[in-house]
Amino acid sequence: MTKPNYYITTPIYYVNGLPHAGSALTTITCDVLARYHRMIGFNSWLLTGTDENATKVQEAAAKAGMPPTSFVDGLASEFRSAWNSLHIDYDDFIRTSEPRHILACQRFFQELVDRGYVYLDSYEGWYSVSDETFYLDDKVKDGFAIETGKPVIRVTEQNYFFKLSAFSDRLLKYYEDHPEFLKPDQRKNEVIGFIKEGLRDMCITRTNKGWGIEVPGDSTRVIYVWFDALINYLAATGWPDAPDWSERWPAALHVMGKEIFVRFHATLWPAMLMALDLPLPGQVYAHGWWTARGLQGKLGKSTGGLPTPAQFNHLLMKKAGIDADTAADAQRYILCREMNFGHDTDFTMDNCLRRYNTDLANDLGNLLNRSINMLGKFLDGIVPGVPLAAENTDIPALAEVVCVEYAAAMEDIRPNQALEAVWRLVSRLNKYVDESAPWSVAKRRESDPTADAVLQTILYNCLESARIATVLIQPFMPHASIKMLAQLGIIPSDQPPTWTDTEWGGLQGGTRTQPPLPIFPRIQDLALTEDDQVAIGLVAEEQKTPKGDTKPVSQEVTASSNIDKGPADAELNSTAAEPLITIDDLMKVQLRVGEVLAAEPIPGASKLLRLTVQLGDDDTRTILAGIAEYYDAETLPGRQVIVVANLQPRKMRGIESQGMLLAADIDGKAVLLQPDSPVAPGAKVR
Ligand code: ME8
Repeated sequence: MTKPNYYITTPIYYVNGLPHAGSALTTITCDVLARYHRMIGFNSWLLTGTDENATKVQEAAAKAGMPPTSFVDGLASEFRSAWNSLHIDYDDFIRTSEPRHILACQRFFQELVDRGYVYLDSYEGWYSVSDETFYLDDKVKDGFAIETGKPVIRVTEQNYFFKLSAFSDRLLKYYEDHPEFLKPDQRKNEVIGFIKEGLRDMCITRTNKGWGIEVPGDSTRVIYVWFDALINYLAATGWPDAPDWSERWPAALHVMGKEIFVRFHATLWPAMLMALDLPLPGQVYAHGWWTARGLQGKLGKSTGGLPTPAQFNHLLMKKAGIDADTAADAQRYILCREMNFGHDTDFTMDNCLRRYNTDLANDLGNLLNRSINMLGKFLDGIVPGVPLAAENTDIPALAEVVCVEYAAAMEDIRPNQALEAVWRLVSRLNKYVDESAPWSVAKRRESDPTADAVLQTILYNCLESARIATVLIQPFMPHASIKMLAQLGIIPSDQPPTWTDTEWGGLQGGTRTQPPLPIFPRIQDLALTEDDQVAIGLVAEEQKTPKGDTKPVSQEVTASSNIDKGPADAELNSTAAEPLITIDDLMKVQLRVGEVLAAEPIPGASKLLRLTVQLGDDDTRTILAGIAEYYDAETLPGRQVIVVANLQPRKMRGIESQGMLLAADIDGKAVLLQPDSPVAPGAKVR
């Protein structure tokens, strides 16, 4: 039986700088999803590549004093080797300077002309080279694009336009008929809002300044880089001339950061495909950004703050004493587990290293190590047969539930939650070992004839759960999971595991385990020295402070920021040392339990949610909270919260906020406080 196709794409990255933890996150996520789909029986095909025809790439080459072609060749190979070093198993790597891409672009353009979707007109407006985006007058203030804060230049050019405005209704209908097309849901609303504001025809060429793909039949102009770039997804299938291009197209999934979702991937690209009567991709998904506490916008090539994959790997190798392959797997795990998919997430190296120690060295390492060691000590290192239910436990059922949760999270592109599910199993098992104390059961064996079966059951449960966890983490850590399976005595196969391997009972009795050498040794010293910070590019060599005056990285970022986070965020993030207060002062603050009745975003205020909170039978408040980046509005109704009930009302965005919610500040992320168990709304907090 032929397997169904799963064609997944990353964005193609601009070659104006090296890859970093942002581009790595998207690429790793796509690789994880491709591997997961292979595991569940799909014929996965992963495409990545480089976007080379941009003005900013031409400018970067000029700045480096290099001819653009050798500049892009060098960086394209940097991207390839970065992805290879991160175990990205891409099936194709497309460069937009390749003949196959140029041919596809020119044919696409010509077909649009032939179908009457292109016309020549004069363009007068703004262009941001940094964003590679055209902006209208009302989207620009004082020489900067309002949306991104990037500089713009005035452009007056005769250009070709694509009749994008003709597609508004068709696009809206398509989104309605295909609820899975745009994900996550909150971003779909942004797209609908963008189209309803009024789609205008789009300028799709620029004056030819010696770089870019020439417009067919008009060498004075080149194709606008975004119009060219999107076509890569189709060009890589062999469109238009390869006889089998339609076996691969349409792609199942395009993944990208949210900044290139609304305007380009969710609007322009589907309209372009509709114009040529080509099928649309199955889904377009936008993840949030790595951000820094106190800084607005995404971290990236121009802001710094994100290590390259090589820098990240070297730090892990040095700190944990592991080899490059293990470090690469650890980096894959850490990025996927740290990112709160669908939302923005602060990136700090301290968090990444802590994550390594808690999840990999402690939780996972402990489970494997203890289980195999105990098997060696008590049962000569030989796995017992699938035990009779001598010891009735929740473990096999939990393993099954975890597999279901993991699969649901992967289908919904929440890799962090898929990993959370696996770690529930891992943590439960570590607790189970403590509770069932196999070492005491082993001692009882001489006097108690039932003890042997109990011991065998406990150890089987541990080893079998470790095996299932290892299978589930294979898409994330393909190299380390082979090592872990080998320690469990499972001969590495050249075929990756399949979903059947997640079924309980796969570990065969009689299997001989191997010595459990720690795969992820603990990092003894988590502190980042100044040399470490230089090594990961967070501090430039020349910015090193005199000895003894080193600041942690996360503070470094905050200190360098002068961006006002707005009143709600400032309240949530305040960590300044306050003078001590008396009990009388404390009694002035009235804290009450509230229940969220409704929650909704506030148009134009990306950080605020407007909540309706019940504080008792006759006390319902409107409260504005700066938590939109951390909570989806639809998940809040029904949730209990702690409210400062006697705070003077204040107006934000024209709405009066009648109280404040208490939240913990976890590295800049707000985590709402709630009672341990449900209580009547209005109850006093003492
Ligand atoms: O936009 N957090 O290329 P690009 C998370 N060539 N992801 C990030 C990130 C961050 N701080 N910074 C970058 C382009 N990314 C175009 C794409 S596709 C037809 C053309 C990731 O080099 C994220 O996936 O600017 C984002 O969309 C992409 O890098 C932008 O890469």
